[in-house]
Amino acid sequence: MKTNKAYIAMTEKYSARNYHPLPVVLVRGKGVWVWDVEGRKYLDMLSAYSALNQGHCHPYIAKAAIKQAKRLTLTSRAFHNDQMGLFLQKLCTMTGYTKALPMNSGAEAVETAIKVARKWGYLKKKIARNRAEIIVCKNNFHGRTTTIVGFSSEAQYREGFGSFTPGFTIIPYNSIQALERAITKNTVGFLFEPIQGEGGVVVPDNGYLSACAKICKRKNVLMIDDEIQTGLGRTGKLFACQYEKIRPDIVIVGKALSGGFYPVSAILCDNRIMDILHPGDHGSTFGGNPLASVIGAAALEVIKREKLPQRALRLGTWFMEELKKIKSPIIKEVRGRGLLIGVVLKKKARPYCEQLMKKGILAKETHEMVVRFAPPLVITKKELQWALPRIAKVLKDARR
Ligand code: IF1
Repeated sequence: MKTNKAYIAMTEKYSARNYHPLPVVLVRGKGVWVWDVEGRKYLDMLSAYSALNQGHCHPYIAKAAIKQAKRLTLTSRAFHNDQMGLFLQKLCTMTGYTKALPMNSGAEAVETAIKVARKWGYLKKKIARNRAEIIVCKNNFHGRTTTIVGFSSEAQYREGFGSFTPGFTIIPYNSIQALERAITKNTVGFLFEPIQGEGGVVVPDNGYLSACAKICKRKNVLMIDDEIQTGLGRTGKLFACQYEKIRPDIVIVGKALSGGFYPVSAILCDNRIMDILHPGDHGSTFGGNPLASVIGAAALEVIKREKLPQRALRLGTWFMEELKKIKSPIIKEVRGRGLLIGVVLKKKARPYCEQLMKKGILAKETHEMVVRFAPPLVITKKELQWALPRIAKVLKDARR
């Protein structure tokens, strides 16, 4: 049996060094638990950055995936298949939008939203050719394509990858005035995260999103809500934007849309926007394939049947209050919504994540100083109670 170290050496020999993973080699997952190659068991509190809201290898999704994998996996969109319509019907019914365009990765869905917003601007808002502008927020994270990193405020995500796509304006997050001031006659969209995940689990002030919605409506600017990380129950609602009862013009989903089985993403909007696309305007080889569609439909069914948003709200609210009771000189703030929680430290978070790993908890730092806790939404209170004293011990032991 190979050791963790042997697997890591092999991986590092052949792989690009584009990540700095914790030194653990996972081999099996079930629910909230994962095991490494040496048999150690861990509580997964990252959920693959919220792609595993349903937990590892959810049996209902696995069964559906295996059955479809033996039947028909891919047709391309050159032909119809019997599963895509069923999946998109379920997705639209659950989310209250009339149209969905299925893609694969989150970044691809963000790129799709950018293209749809621009084309809508040219056709409906009569913006001058190639002058469309989209407003984004500082500390955003929307993916890793060249266009998307071009409007990132994180130097490392941009360094060495220029030149970038024009037509993006960066404004401070959580500032209504900044949005008002940045809108021009060429603005077609405002692309935002309802909670900034990679930005350090930053929750905007109450009223921020509804004020932005009012400004966008008044100025005929599309509100484009990136719910790839915050969506599908993670923050205690189906979408995080529902904390302010707004209905964005375009919603982008991914990650848990497949329950971690397969890259499945989509944009959601109504006919008045989606109908600007005509055959041949946009597409992808795997987008909407029958296997992805069956997995997506099963993943949505689990969210509904197991009431995952309600679980996240109940357990996340309790868990956050328990985390706030931890007395530690290095904890600056505990923030988040539902089961998307960030513990902001006064020191770099990585060493604490390494200590947590030694106690059987896998968590990941974000924005250097924040330990993100985002377990699968199927977690039980008992499992959270198992984790709490271990988290407290690591965060209290401020000798590090
Ligand atoms: C990495 C974190 C980073 C996302 C939001 C779009 C995408 C993501 C709000 C793109 C993806 C992942 C990507 C992964 C680490 C993780 C991440 F925020 F979740 F922690 F990087 F910021 N919108 N987030 O969170 O979706 O193309 O990856 O399917 O790139 O390191 P994708």
